Amino acid sequence: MNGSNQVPPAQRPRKIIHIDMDAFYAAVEQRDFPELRGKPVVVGGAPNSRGVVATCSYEARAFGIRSAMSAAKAYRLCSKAVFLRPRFEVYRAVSTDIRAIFQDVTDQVEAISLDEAYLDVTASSLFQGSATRMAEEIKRRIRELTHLTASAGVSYNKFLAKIASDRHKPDGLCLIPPEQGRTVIAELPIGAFHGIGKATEAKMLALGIHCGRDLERLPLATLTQQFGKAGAYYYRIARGIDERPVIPNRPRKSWGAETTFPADLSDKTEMREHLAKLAEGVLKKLARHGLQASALTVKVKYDDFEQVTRARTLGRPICETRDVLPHLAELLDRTEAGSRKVRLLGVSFSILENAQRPVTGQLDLFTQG
Ligand code: TTP
Ligand code: MG
Repeated sequence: MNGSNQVPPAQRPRKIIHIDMDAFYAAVEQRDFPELRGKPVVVGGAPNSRGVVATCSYEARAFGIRSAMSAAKAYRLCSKAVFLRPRFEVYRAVSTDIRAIFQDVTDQVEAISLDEAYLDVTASSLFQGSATRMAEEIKRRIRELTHLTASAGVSYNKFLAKIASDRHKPDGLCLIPPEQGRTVIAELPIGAFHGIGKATEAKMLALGIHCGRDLERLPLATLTQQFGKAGAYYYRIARGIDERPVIPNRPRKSWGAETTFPADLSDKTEMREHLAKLAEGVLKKLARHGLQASALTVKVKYDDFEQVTRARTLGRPICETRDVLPHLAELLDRTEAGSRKVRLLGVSFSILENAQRPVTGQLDLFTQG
């Protein structure tokens, strides 16, 4: 691959990118409701409920509000904050979009949550193999497609890549090269170690371990004696060693969408239109992921909540909505929709195996600009 590199692949440091969206749910709300921009926004439970804060905008963080805090406490800290219920379907849609961007860079993607993923780009030759430039490009594409910002961390293992993505939030990009790894860890407060929760932090502080440097001083035997199996992990992490691989998520076998209607439907033409719209949305997503559909399922939930599905295998890969319209109508006809009222309709497509996006398609993205 890279002829000037003298180090055999097995010993060459890996290149790991960690991407994490900034104030994810809150940022989506501020994007969709411009009047919320610049304001403290709290997404989660209602302030007068027993609910908790899922997340909050950076403006709300200035008041000390944090994830997992009770909504009531958040209200006490900032009564003028805007409290919103989460809109998961919107966050999921953004998540699908950013994952498509990751897949354009590499298939070595491990999504950790809706807003966070690790990418192993060691084998990628994009930008002459510069992981930092790949991270810049991912951030740029996320902003362009979703109008949201992400922070990126680049390093030689997952632990440090995650530390790096946190360093310059929001909209940050931080590289921790191999020669700096140990210093960064030495200075890291023990509470900032991912994988060290509140209880372990308290125990470490009681043992006089305040930062990575203190941790590094302890022999392996002491650490395993105090922390069991985790002790060996801490021992290695303190030395900048984290060999956990990026484990690509298993490809999804099917993709779908569904809608519950505000009022039950009885008109079949209207149902067909809804199915077509749902199918179009899913097919667009499949196209973005370079996937092709091999089978189609229609789901109908009647007004009494009874639910049926009808499926058919397609003779050939289908990409266009108009190609599936007759199938949607036929599958709908095989239900009692119309004679019974319908409260929910859904469409899903099974994915044709081995229908990968061609490699040139991946590179196109990066040769445009
Ligand atoms: P995070 O990435 O931890 O937080 P964030 O994106 O809101 O803020 P930042 O990364 O800039 O610090 O979590 C991602 C989303 O997951 C978050 O927007 C809401 C949700 N979440 C919860 O619902 N409960 C929680 O306790 C946490 C930490 C997150
Ligand atoms: Mg985040």
